[in-house]
Amino acid sequence: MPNEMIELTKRQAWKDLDSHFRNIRASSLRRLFADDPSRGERMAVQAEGIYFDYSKHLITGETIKLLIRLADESHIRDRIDAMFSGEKINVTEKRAVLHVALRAPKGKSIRVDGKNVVPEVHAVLDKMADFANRVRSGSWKGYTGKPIRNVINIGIGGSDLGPVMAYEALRHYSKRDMTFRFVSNVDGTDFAEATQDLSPEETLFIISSKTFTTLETMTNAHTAREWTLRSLKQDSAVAKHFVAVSTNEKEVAKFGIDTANMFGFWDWVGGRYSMDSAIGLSTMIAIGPEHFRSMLDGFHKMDEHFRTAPFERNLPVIMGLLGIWYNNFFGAQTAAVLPYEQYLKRFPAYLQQLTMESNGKHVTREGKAVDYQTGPIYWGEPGTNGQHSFYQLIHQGTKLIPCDFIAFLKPLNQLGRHHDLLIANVFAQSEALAFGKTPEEVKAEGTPDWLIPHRTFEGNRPSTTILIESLTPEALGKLVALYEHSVFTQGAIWDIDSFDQWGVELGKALAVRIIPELEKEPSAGLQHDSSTNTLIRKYIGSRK
Ligand code: G6Q
Repeated sequence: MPNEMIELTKRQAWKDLDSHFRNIRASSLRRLFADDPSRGERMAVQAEGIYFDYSKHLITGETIKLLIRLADESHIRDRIDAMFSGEKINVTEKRAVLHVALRAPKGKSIRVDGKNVVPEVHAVLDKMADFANRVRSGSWKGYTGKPIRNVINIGIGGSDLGPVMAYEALRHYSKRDMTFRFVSNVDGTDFAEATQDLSPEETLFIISSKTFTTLETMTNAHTAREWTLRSLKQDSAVAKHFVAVSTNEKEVAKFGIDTANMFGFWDWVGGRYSMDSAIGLSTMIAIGPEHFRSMLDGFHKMDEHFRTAPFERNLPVIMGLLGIWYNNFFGAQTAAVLPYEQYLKRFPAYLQQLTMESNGKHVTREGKAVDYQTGPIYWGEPGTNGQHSFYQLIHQGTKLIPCDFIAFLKPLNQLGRHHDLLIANVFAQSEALAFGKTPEEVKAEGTPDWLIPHRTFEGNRPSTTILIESLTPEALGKLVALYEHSVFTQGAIWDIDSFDQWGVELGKALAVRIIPELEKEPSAGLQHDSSTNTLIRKYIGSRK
């Protein structure tokens, strides 16, 4: 941590941004575009196959200059180098943060405590590839000799959201004669529905848990074992129908999974940064090792871009800085992610964890309360569906919501006019949000006076448009890494630990006290508050 780090709101660039904000607020996107006819081409970056148009933001060239100065004054370059060189930048857990090592090519060297971790990463990838090929080809047989047709990933949080998102995103490339499902919730319905039409003889469970102690995952894993053994009878069937992805060999063995069928990762991989580790085993079985490696290649290309590109052309840095601009100066409370691509339907949910678990923090790395806003609320839905529901508020509500529109030039399913219509919609939305419709324009359409205010759109609502050639595994890797590093940039500016999750740990501990009170009649009186005591009694009473 550089010693000379000045508190965020005392940095000169912050103060300059604060006064600059007052000028910008008085401006409008209509005026900014009219004053600079080449704005739409100038305020865009093409890098790593991504066209990133940020011209429809409430900014000028000066804003970008000041934001980059803020990045410099926040020592972002040093922070990036610290992450890539394996320094323990997760200060509260005293851990390195090296998801970038998961996609480093063979031959690179990244050291943690003096040891190069890249060879271990590739050893696990090779083991995964061998296993994935055996399952895909049918040479891995279930206990009764039948090939595996169904794969169920059991995990939660970082051990679920990445695998689900990646499977859905890359479904086009998946093995269509196999079924992939994901069970995460401790609500028994999740397991029941995922398995009700499957045969245990043909089903493989991947128990994905970094710690192998998470309540939800272990409960579902035990239920899966009972479900399997109810049909297959013999304990030895477990070895053929269960594999584990974990860092905890002892617990995996205790569960009865052969540790030869355990795929490891390391404490320097955070849960929400783990979809490209062995946690991605279900993805690899679905799309095959080659596609998986090309996804890793995409991640790595974005890593290198982030590490080396000057900030004014650095996609994650620009994206992160624009987020700071709205969050901290305009007071925006949320950010919307709107992929115009059905395969990315779980991408907003995935990003919610990545962004909000990483940057939802209230103290600096040194433990001091922040006096500025940190991470915004992320949310979204794929277009065009969102247009017929919540876009109303984005267009005409009282809240400023910066949007990321994500679209692909070439569709994976070419069906008549569908893609032209889809893309026309995404372009029309960002245009309408930016420029709105004036009362004069509404009147000129023949609207009666009383209706004009209702049909007027203020405009000035900012968005980024991200255009990518097509949704390939490599493109997905780049897109995810773009957001990962944008989150990093923001966390570094806010001076928070983006890599711990004490709020999640609390959730893991809380229920433990109540479980025994529900399962057996509490001998002593309940010791909670009067609301919680009553709720518990009601639940117990309902069973009598
Ligand atoms: C992610 C969090 C959290 C975690 C889950 C599952 O960054 O740490 O979402 O991934 O709680 O944990 P396990 O993988 O240990 O079961």
